[in-house]
Amino acid sequence: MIAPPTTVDGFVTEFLLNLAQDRGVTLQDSTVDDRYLALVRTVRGHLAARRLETERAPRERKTICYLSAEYLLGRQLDNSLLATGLEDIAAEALAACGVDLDELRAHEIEPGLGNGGLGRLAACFVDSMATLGVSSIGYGIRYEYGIFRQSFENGQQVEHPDAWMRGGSPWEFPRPERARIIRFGGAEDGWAVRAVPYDFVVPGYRSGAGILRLWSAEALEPLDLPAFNAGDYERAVRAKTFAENLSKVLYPDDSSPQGKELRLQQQYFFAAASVGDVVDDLLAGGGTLDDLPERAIFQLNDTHPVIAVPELMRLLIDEHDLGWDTAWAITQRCFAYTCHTLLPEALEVWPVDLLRRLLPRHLDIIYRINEEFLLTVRERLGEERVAAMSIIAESPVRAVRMAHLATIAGVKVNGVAELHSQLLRDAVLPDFAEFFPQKFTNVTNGVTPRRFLRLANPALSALITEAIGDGWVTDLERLRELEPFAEDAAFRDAFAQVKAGNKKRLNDVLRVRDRTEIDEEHLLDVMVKRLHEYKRQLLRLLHVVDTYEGVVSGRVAASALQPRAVLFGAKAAPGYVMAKRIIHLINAVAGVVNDDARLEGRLRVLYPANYDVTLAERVIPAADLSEQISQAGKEASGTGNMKFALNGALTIGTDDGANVEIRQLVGDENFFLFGMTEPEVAALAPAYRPGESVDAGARRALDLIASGAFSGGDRSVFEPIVTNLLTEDRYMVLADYRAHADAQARVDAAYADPDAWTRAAVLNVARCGYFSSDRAIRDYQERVWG
Ligand code: 9GP
Repeated sequence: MIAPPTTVDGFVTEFLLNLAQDRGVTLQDSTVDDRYLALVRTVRGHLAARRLETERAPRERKTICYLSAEYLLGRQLDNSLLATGLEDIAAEALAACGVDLDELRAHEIEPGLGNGGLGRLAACFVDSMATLGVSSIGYGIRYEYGIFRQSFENGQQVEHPDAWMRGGSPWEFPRPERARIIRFGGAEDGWAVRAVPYDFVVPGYRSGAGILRLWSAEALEPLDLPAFNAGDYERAVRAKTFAENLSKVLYPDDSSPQGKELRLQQQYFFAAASVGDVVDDLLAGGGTLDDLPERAIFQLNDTHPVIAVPELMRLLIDEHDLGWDTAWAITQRCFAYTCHTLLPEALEVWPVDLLRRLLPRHLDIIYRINEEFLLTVRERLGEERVAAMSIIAESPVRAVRMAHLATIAGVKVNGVAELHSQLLRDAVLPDFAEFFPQKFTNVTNGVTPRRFLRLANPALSALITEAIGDGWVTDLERLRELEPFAEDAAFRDAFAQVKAGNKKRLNDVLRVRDRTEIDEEHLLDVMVKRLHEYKRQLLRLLHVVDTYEGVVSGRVAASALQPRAVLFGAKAAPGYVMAKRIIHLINAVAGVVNDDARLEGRLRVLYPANYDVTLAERVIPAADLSEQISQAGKEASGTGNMKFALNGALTIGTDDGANVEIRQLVGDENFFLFGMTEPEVAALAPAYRPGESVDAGARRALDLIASGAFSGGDRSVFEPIVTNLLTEDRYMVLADYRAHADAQARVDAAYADPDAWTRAAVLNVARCGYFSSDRAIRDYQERVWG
């Protein structure tokens, strides 16, 4: 394969050829859609060449098979141009054709095949593995509809299907020749679907490539012809509809699994297809099953793909005639498990009845794995530990604990930040940590510097490169070399100008997308992440309301406020009623606060709908302040926190997740720490009575909300939020209120000295190189994959 030419003329030729051959139009007659698709086709040719080159190069023996139900990819065009080094050539070539590259960029629909941090992490990891030249393949589901599109009607969230493939899915390569049959049910009531893979090439930065293989479900027979001929059109396509439902839509829930049958079907569908794919590849390449652990490791991204464990056992025993012990010896060396949560309710548990119906053979295998495991538990730790460590929970219904299965089968189990890994050992899986002490390890998350600094923040990237060269793009620790520049007044000035410019770039988007804008002089205070009570958007909002109340009641002069724009971005799981109420309240507060002239425009609340990766890439570089205010011990890591710090926002945060490591690296003086620590939370929990000693500021905010001030006088609308805080307050918003408000006051004081603020922002950038996903992947290589 000869790589396509990488000259401007060559690019023009390819582009025009693709327009003609692929779209059947000339440049003059083409639509934006035609031009976008022809451009993708042109760039994709380079990706394919890169992929083939990578495949031909001598390979490491072991391939990392990343199993993840989610990949929150974001737009592909810019990243592909950057990775292939075609940025300038493409821009020149298109300009020569009179085509506006920005218009084509804006035309791209991002594949939102993930809910939030977990899916975005998977996308960062495949990027880093490709860039580092790690032999790797990501496996997942090609959802026809990704995470829902959010709009607001009367301030309330409305969900719309995300038809990301409506213009086709031009980046992928269908691989029908690798399709596999996936069977469900037992001998008598069995049914099957076809899993068809579609490959996305994941280009490494300037070299290397990986594959992201996403499985799509199809019926074995697309049409029941006799039924059709008999005029029963519904029955004629029933099997097709049923099969396609499997990969139809991403479950829009993070942190609280739904326990729905279709979800388990999805999980088995992609896990079985992926495991089968890897085993077939091994055998086709002349390997034997004994070689499997040396040639592949399946990294389980949370519990979603854990059904792959009994599936590999089934494959080895039933289809390849290995004995149980041999199969188990192989299987136990082929998996590693990453846990991404601390919320007990987020650890998946599947009812035995459901498994018996859907995957009876797998249930038998799980029982036997459990039986043998519990024998050793009895022997070493005694009978009294058996119930807690069993894979099978007995109540409220008999169910399979997927985290236990993953821990027993995995060579390693890791958490995603130091604090999380420690709590995983001490609080979530303590018996297992005692039983398998050598299995537990930590790999702190990271984010790709290509997308979240180099592409998202071109001006800062240029400034950094001017100062220290461009080595940081693949070696982010080199940002350390920026530290001396924090003392350089001219550099600080340039840095502040970059931030100001990024606020303008954000406004360019907000004006079109949301018909709103921020005041570029305001401190931009940002809280973007999924809407969940543990993340505590309410804590931020109560302080906004308290500030507002201060001005309208006359206690505080508007002129005394540090002008701020508080920007929220968050989707709530459609069935999460309280989260949706909180969204409503944020919008209601925004409506009132933004319209009240008494504030003299010094406090604004913005809530652009449908926060996604594309918007994140504009918001993060513009932010001054990053809100990371979860209850300590609840956020496993966070990755937004890393992106903000790398882009020069200062963090206001609790000692939670990766905040702890960010603060240690950037220094206490460059971070606004507040709130209870995890041990303090644990100590307070049993006796916590939120309504008994409410801080005066929080009380004013709650009273104002309860009065109907944000609901046209109707006191009932937000009453459940107020009552919940005063009586339950599961995540201790009220207990941390004063500490948070005081920290916000420290933020105001610090921002009043812009130069000192900028110095701290530069130091945040310089000291956060650790949070590259390249480093995280190296840690996996060292600590997990061997
Ligand atoms: O909630 C965690 C988040 O803290 C973490 O950064 C992310 C990636 O590790 O995973 C999230 N977990 C989930 O979405 C579900 O376990």
